[in-house]
Amino acid sequence: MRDAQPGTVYLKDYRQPDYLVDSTRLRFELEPNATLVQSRLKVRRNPAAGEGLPPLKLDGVNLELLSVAMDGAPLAAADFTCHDEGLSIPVDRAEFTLEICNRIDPEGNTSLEGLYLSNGMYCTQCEAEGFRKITYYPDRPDVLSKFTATIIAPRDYPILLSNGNEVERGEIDGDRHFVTWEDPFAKPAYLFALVAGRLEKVEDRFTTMSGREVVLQIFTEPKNIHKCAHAMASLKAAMRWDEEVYGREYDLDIFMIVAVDHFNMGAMENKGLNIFNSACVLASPETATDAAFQRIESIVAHEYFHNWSGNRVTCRDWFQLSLKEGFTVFRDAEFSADMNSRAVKRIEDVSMLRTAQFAEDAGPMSHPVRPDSYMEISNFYTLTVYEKGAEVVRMIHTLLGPEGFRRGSDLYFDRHDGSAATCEDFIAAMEDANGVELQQFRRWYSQAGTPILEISDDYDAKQQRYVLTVRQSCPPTPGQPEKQPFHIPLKMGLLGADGSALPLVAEGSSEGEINERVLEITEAEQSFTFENIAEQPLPSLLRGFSAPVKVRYDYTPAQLRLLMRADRDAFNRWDASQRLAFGAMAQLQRDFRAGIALQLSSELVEAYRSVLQQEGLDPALVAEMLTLPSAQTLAEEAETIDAEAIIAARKFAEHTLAEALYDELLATYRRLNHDKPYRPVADDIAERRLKNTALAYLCVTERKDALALAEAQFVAATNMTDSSAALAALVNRADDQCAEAALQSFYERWKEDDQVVDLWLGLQSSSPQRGTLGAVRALMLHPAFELTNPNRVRAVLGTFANRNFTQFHQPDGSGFHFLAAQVIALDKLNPQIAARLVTPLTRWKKYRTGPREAMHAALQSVMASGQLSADLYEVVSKSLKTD
Ligand code: 7MF
Ligand code: ZN
Repeated sequence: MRDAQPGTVYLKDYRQPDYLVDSTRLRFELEPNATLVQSRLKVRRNPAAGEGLPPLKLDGVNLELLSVAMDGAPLAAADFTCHDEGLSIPVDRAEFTLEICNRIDPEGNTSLEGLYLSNGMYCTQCEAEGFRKITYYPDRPDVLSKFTATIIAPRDYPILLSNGNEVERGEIDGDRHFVTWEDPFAKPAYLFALVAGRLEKVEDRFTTMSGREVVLQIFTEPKNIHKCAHAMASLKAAMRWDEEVYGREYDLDIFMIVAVDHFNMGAMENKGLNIFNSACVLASPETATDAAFQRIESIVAHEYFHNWSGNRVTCRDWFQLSLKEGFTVFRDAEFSADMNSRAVKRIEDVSMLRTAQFAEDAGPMSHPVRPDSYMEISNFYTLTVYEKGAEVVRMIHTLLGPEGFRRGSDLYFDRHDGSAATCEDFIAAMEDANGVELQQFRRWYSQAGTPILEISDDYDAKQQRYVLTVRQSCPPTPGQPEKQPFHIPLKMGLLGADGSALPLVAEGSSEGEINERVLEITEAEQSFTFENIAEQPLPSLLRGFSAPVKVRYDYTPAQLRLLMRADRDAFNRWDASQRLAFGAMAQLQRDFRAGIALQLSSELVEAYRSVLQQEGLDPALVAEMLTLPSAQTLAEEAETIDAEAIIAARKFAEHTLAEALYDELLATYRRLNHDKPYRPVADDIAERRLKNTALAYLCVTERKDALALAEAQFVAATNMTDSSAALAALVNRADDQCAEAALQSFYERWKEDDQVVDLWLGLQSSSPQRGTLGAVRALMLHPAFELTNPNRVRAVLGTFANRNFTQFHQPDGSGFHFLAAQVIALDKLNPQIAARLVTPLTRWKKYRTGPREAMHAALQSVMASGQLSADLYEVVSKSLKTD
């Protein structure tokens, strides 16, 4: 908590560090309420930072300072200044050793930043600015130092871990022991980690491409040790993939992963000692869904990939966060695409981007991929930095091709190995390795907002000439009223009336016959001419979502059905299904407001029927094509959000489709409801996905037969995917008693398993049935619920506010006020989680009158509740601003 309004940090104010830290020696004596931390830093004036000897500034928050000594001489309190955010120490020599001793309270630390306790296990989270909650230090990513850490603990904490290699262990007095770890790679403090507890491990080995043997270990609480196999297999696959695709091998002799129950985020890439949220590493077929298996595979890979994109080459300052995060998300997405279905992975990522990142880009916290200011950096671990940042890297990949991109990444890693780099360095390496110029492309890093492409076309049958005209624009965002044109790769092709790919010849081109091109859009308005086009073509635009933009083109329903059936780009086949559904839902929303009886477009019904009947399609793709755009997606696309109309339209469309396609859905369900032994592999996941999509539709009808299928599946299921899908179908649709009994038996069976209990909580919070808010309030009183456990908070409150559009948007505003009250309570315990949870309320300006005022009032009640954390203050104050 703070005393005054938090200040703003600007990118333009970046200065090199005044002092460098060549080595950092840490010594911890672990005690729940009084852990002693001693540090010994070899400090040196940074020759590049200028003349003279300015005072040494160290960051420190919530620390009890015990002593400071310079070159062995203790400093008196009058020799330096100590304030809320750190120390300032006068300096009279260019090189010195600084020794600091301080005390911290891990047990009292509910922020889960710095050193804290989770189920009796000590662990750390230092990114971005958590190390300053451990000891006084220049806590900034451009200060790289070689760390040695000694951990002293009672013997009932047998496992003591830190970064790098174990170099010494031994006993201290009768009942304590110690282990010393040395990390040979210089790193910033945010990559430091410490773990101590009563843990078990599974161990494996990996031989790198140069023949070195690496020990792989995963540590968990004993009760979870049987849930590590999938993470271990994923780790080995990721290590091999990074060698094959990027030529990067692992650099230490040991790689450790630890699973922790109380964790603010998914995981953390600390050098040689990744720390994971239990939910992102532990899985068994009986307890984890297919989605969880896939999430674990990609997060294990993500954290592993950071060893190069983040650790060997780190960030100069936190404005460069996307340098490591955008690049690493791109790397993990490509890895997952190679391990599973590429098209399905792309569809999942793009759906999320379009729904949540586009909404962020249009909201009060909108910022560029490289932000230029922040109050609290934790608030900038956003979908824009991660997901849009990954799209920006993907566009470079598209523009340069795989070989060109690899030349660029090789140069980037070679040039910047062992140092702290910028987004500019990344682009420069891509340019230099390929002899290209990406000047205009850089605007993707500095301009916020989602560009819009308005596309029109003209076919001249006599000349056999086709002209595509593209106009780009980008809406204003906070602090950026006007935008310059972006450099946009637009991948496209043309279809003939029978769905065949038409050959593309660009005006004046000497290339041979091709049927797909990447058009490079650089102007506000630009035309592209294609010659020798034998018939009126149908354009397939932005294939594979080649840029994070919105494409406006007036397709007719018949054209969309042709694309759905025949486009060679699987992503665009899905995208056509979404456009078709979107048009139908927009019509329903308008009719609802006009008081006209709702009627669903028969084009949509027949398109869905064709998809169900077409043979040889990937079942996962079929499932995606049969899934209507979510309420959240419809809300993002709307000029003004009319929650009531969206809910009514979606409910009506779902019911109509379920009734009209009942027989086809039932046939699909029956065909796929075989009992193969469970394997979390792409083909089987695809079949379960389609089967459970069909089941959910069937249950929408609330017919007895359909609900009986769900009940039977619930009873018979031997894996969590099928069991939870059946339970969800019952909870979302069935009468109270039947659902209640299933929920009870499920809880009794799984109450000892934290991951399943989270799933159980989330299922109930997401039910669109009336009375869910009451159920959510009751869940918060359930013995399984803890406000200090972010996974529980996300399962109950996060799910309710973000995934239960129907009940969260109750017209009386009860959902909004409920959320505001929880945010206020959480802010006192865990500001990062509070600031994230408040997000749905920050979009109040986009809502129709009624909900708008209710949301605004809820947000104001947060602001008026007293002293807010810097995290929550930044989000709430920026969202309340009316310009
Ligand atoms: C996959 O990025 C994609 C994103 C920071 C914490 C993990 O490795 C990380 C950490 C946040 C939000 C999302 C992710 C992470 C963090 C994440 C994890 C896996 N450096 Br905050
Ligand atoms: Zn990351």
